[in-house]
Amino acid sequence: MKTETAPVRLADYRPPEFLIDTVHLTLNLHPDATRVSARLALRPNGEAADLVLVGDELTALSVSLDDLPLTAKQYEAGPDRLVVRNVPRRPFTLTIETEINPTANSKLMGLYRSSGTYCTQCEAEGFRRITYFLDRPDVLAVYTTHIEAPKASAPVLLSNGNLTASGDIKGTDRHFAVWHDPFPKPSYLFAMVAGDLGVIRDTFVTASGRNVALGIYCEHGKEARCGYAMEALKRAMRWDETAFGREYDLDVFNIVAVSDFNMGAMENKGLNVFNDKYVLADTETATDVDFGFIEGVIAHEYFHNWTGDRITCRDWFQLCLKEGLTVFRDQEFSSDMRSRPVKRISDVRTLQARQFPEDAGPLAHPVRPEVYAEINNFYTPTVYEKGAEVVRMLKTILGDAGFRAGMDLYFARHDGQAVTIEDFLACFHETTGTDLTQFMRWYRQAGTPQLAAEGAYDAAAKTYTLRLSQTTPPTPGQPVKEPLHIPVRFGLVGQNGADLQYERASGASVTGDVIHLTQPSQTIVFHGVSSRPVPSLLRGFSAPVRLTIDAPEADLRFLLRADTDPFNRWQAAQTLLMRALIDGTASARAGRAASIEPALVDALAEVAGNDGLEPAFRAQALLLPSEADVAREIGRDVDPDAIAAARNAIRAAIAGRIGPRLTEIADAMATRGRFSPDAASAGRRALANIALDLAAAGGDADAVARIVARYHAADNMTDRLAALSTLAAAARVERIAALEDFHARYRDDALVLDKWLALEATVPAAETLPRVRALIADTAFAAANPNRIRALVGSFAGGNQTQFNRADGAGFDFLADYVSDLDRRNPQTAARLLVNFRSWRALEPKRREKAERALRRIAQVSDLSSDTRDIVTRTLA
Ligand code: 0A1
Ligand code: ZN
Repeated sequence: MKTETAPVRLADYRPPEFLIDTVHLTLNLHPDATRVSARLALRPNGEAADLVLVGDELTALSVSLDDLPLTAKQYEAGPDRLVVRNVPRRPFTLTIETEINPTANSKLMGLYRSSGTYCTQCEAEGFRRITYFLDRPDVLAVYTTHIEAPKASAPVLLSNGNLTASGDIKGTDRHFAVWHDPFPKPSYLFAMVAGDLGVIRDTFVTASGRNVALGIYCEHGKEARCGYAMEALKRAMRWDETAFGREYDLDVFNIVAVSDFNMGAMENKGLNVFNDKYVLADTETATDVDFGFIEGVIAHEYFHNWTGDRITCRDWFQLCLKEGLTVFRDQEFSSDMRSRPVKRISDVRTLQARQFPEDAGPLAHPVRPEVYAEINNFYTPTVYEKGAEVVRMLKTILGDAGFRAGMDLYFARHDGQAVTIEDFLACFHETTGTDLTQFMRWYRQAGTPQLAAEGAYDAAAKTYTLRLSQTTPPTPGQPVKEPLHIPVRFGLVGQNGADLQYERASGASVTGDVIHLTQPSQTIVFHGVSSRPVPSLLRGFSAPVRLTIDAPEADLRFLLRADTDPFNRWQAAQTLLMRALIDGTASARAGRAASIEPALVDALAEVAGNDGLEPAFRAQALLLPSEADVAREIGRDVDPDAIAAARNAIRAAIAGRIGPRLTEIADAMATRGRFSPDAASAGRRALANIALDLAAAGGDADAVARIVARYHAADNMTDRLAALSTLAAAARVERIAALEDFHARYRDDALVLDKWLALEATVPAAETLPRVRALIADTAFAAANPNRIRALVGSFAGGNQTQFNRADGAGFDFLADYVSDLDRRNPQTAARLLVNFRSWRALEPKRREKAERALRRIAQVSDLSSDTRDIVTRTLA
């Protein structure tokens, strides 16, 4: 077990002492004794006399230098290191033989087996579990992979690049395949898959006329569920050509869906490996949300071919170079495929739900971290989602053409290289002349900036004065913050809803509809404003900040009805609802009932019923901030029970006032004909389901009966699951029979059962924790599969505010025990579950004390993995 290692620092980066030009890998597959022979063409790149390669749980069988076997005295091999003393000062080859046990690999890093299929996961540091290597992203080599396996159990043999040879191995029951990838790549992009798999095939002709053979591999019998992913892949390939001028570059592009995977998917060159939940979908088993995720993740991994594979990271501190940029690219793709405003709203919801709490807690780190103890723990919402926001701001600041010019230069200049954020920004500086020195702080400074706005209109002078101020709170290791360049997209909305014109602005640079806030505080005066405007600030969420504005409720209701920016219409509703929820929580704690302004409820009903707006948007407007959102906004002395009580009371009040209207709206959304997962139909289903959920919030018997009927009558998973979720999330007794029915219908489909596990785990009732424990003990619960674990334990800890944060501390104790045990088998997944403690300090004192005790118990476990040790240490610090 890899335990505590010294922290790695960006400041200590040194180029590698050796480079590897080519790798010839021979994998002789065997369930528990796979032989790996790696022939590396090495060349000195520094002064070092000794060659040091890293390993992880490896056994070396033999080592040869320039084909001469070395004696045991000439090298030192341990599980995590191979040292060859006094290697030649010229190019040489090193051939290393290792033996590994894929069946015993429960960490799912390196070479492992999922339902019998051999597969690999090498990012970030998995390749060193296959052979000793310079396992770092700035060592780029050309790989040739020779795979040998039994023909019967592994008819399919895949690796990166193009297939160059294959055939039977005479006199045996084995066969082989040779794959060659002409593009130099770091080891983390290596992949190999071997097994008995089904496949669907298609072709794609690139803009320049190149033919690409596409394949999606899956478990036999699931081929029909791969069709949507294949269509999404072709859309993504076309989109990258038009939006970024990027063509695909190999003759083959393969995707393999496996059921045991620690993350979502992996962008290995020419051979993406996916968690099957991001590939497999049909009407019966997938929801509209699933289809959207599949489209997004397929595109994300494909887009990595240029942003990640062709141009990679110099070191792991630069992870956001590929991840933030690729998330930005997949967000843009989905916006173009679906509704841009609705996609933006849902991305911002995700950012606020996942990244904001990270940035406000003990695990806060910059988009580009400067130190890590375990790189696996930096695949975070900050690196991914905030990283994407930073790229989006860059585009806002530079404009569409400036951004594209910088991207074109980046692709042209750095193709085939391993680079840094500085290299990336230099391309935009050079093409546009914009000084990005201050902008670079977005990569270096952790914490969510607070943006405060105050405005005043002077009718006599016809001026509107807007004062904007920014502060960024201290975060671990960063007590003092510098001001950032915050692009604030805005409009001054006049009485008729149109933006008012103004003659000029002073006090800040204003380009088009963007105010560039660069100082701690700036007062911007707009001259020649004909009437009192209502300011609409941070349109489209133009920067990842918390905006506070002392706007009167009437102004916010006005923006909700009239702003031309759909994002800010939604934001106005959220701000008003959040105020009501926070006030309601205070009331609940004081033993008073929570309430909501009837005028707000009527405004919501008006938006929900407005046929001039797209249904998906109307659905978003009706979706109240979650209990976790409210907890995050309250930020200290949090009582989850009070929040839940307030939220339930407010939802019941809404149902009481506009329940029948909501039901009518839902009825009007009914679609005829065959199910289609397209965005417009999905939007109609979303609005209907959210309206019905809200209508049933007060417990009205008819409304609840409608939900039960809808569950049974549903002809697609979206509607069926939505109805079931309404019953479960409100802990209605009707849920029990419905959950049983759901289980019986889908008992043989693991991905659907994950939905059931997640609902069971999120019922806000005292019996849920014992139920979760019982489900874990149940033999049907595959304890080794990360999807099952996340569906049950992850949903409980991350999605059940009142029960995970039970006042008696039993929820915390459960997670502590579970993580301590899982850590011995799958440290990555264990450490990720533990992140659910990240907001423990914001709890009221009694719960806080119980959370701390549970965390300390984990810290005491001996032999914790470096993954879990790192999270527990930082969480307690
Ligand atoms: N690069 C992948 C994410 C990823 C990272 C680590 C993994 O190891 C288990 C797997 C996948 C992406 O951004 O999709
Ligand atoms: Zn990625």
